[in-house]
Amino acid sequence: MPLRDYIEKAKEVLDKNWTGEYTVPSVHLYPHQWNWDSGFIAIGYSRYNMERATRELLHLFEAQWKNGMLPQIVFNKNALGRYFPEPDFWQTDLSPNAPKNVLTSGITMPPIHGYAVLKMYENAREKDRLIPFLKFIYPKIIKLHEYLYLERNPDDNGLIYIRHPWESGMDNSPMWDPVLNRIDITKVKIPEFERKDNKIIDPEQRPKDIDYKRYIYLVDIFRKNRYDEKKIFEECPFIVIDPLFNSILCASNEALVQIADIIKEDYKKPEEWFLMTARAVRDNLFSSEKKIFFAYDYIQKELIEVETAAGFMPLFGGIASTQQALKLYEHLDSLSFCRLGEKNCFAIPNYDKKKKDFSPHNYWRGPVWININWMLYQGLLRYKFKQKAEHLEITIMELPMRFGFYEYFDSFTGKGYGTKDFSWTAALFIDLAYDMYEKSEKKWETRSFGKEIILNINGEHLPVEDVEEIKKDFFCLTGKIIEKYTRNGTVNYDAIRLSPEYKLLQNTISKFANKDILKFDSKEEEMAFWINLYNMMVIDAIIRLNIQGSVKEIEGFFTNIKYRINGKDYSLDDIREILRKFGDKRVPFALVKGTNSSPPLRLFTKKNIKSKLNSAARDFIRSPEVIILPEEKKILISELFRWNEHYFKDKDEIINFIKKYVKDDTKREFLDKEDDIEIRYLLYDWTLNG
Ligand code: 9WN
Repeated sequence: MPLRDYIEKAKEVLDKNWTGEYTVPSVHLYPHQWNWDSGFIAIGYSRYNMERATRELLHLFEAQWKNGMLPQIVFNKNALGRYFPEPDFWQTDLSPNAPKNVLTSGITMPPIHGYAVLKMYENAREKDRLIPFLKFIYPKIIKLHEYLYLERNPDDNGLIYIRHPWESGMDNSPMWDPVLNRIDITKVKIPEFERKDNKIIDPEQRPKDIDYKRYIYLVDIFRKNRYDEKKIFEECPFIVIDPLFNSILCASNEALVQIADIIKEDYKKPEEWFLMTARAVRDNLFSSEKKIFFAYDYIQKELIEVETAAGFMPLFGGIASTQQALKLYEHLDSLSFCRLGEKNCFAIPNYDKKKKDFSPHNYWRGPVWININWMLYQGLLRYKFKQKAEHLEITIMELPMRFGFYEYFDSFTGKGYGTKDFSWTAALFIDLAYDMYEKSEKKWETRSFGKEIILNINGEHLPVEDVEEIKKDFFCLTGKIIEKYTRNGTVNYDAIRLSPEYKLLQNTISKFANKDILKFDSKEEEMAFWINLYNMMVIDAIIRLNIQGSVKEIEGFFTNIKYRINGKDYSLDDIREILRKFGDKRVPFALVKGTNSSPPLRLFTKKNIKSKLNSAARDFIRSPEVIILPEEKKILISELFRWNEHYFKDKDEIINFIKKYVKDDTKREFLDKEDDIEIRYLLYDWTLNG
């Protein structure tokens, strides 16, 4: 499995950053434990080392404050002096709530932990063994959320505020500019301080000094008020409702409901929290005109109309209504962020690319971040935007494979920036790579019928008046089924089963069984017919044989299940043979096998066949089934190419074919010029696309 080498590299990053108790985000730049980083890291670990995953979160929660706040940083006493600001600056011992024997900062971060714990449970092979951990951690996460709903919920409507840009996790996001700019650094007193970060990383890639002055000014307010939330609320000029923070909170509330169910706790609280925050975000932060969620400036009492990736996060939180989700999608899939098939664009940059102050390399002001894209990927899957989700999936995998496990990446070239060997980049890569790997390795229990099954056997007895009419019906019903019951590559088999169109289609296909009944008026019509018939036969067989997990459940799915057409019996493999005679390399990408690795269903007609074959091939080449790694001189491709050796006899044929559909300049140039490209095969995911 070609991904294995990269999984090993990612694990090496985490090993290097593992301290024995928890994982630092990066040894050089961030030598302590960070709050939301640990959530993402635990998700990665849970794929292969559950012990580390649990220890990661247990260590973090040991630092929980008495009032429930979970600090942004838990400091390593043995690594002090390399980061700023550290405990001497925070002086959290001024607060009666700070823990006694642990050194922490005095702010929090997006509460990803409930969500992370549920993911850990889902990934656990021995689920029962995780129950004691769930029971131990659940009340602690509840306590954290309680703190947010009690102390950070000024209008009691579930909109939780943050009081420092570091609490958003997107420190110098342009979203915070209007609020921070109101702090006139010439007029306020800012304590002396010395930054460490910009001595380690190119200052061009980090926040500016003026940003730090404001960050520090805010911390000074906190410590002067001894971390008393009420007093801070009165004095702090940065009180902001962040769509990212609130979306993550919703995702965690939702996860807590499920965890409560698993450990038989009452789930009312997290359920109410979820509903309250989701509704408030939906009703207050969405701009229908701008097609995005905005942050809210609580002091000015106005939306901060700055478009960043945070504005799409209600997809992750399950907050967006269907209408809102469609609008978000339009915006996300536009030139402002990254359009499907757009040239040279890597996933979703953190800020609208069209803005004048967009920067492809400065921290949260433009680059691509893996955790943000990973959450957007989950959100797009949730709202069934499969193709776009897959695009993000490839990017999340491809960026570190090509450029290294960096902190963030150039939104145009993919170059890595910030610190290298960054933990959450490695952890979330592992998460996706395992997902791919496990799905393709999955074994299905098989059923065998021991003989041929002819799905349209009763056809010969049906009277046929006008063959042209039946053909027309066939194309029309196929089109309707695709249009009504499939979306973005997923098929609603249950809805098809009950639909009138399916009944009519079965009836129509039965009529084709009669001897020598079908004639085609052109090559195009014949091709379109067989492709559609293949795809409809897969659906028909899945429904009739009640296939739940994968077509692999049925022994001989491609050879023993048949349609009688013109008096002869054809299996799916026989239809592939018929199609071979047309010698068109794009055909394999038009045939849907009822699997996750299959392209989306399309209707082929004699008129549209050329363009539809093109889009089928293009979409496949741009899906996670083809990963091009110029820097590694490698391409990883679907086994589908291997199964179609008659179309793709050698490496050159494969490369020339792929090249036609690649948009990215670097990749095309690589395929064009490099003579020594290594081809490796990705295993096929046979899971049902239902
Ligand atoms: C301040 C650790 C953290 C991330 C944040 C990221 C960056 C810290 C910094 O690094 O912030 O918290 O010093 O810049 O912005 O999201 O958690 O990886």
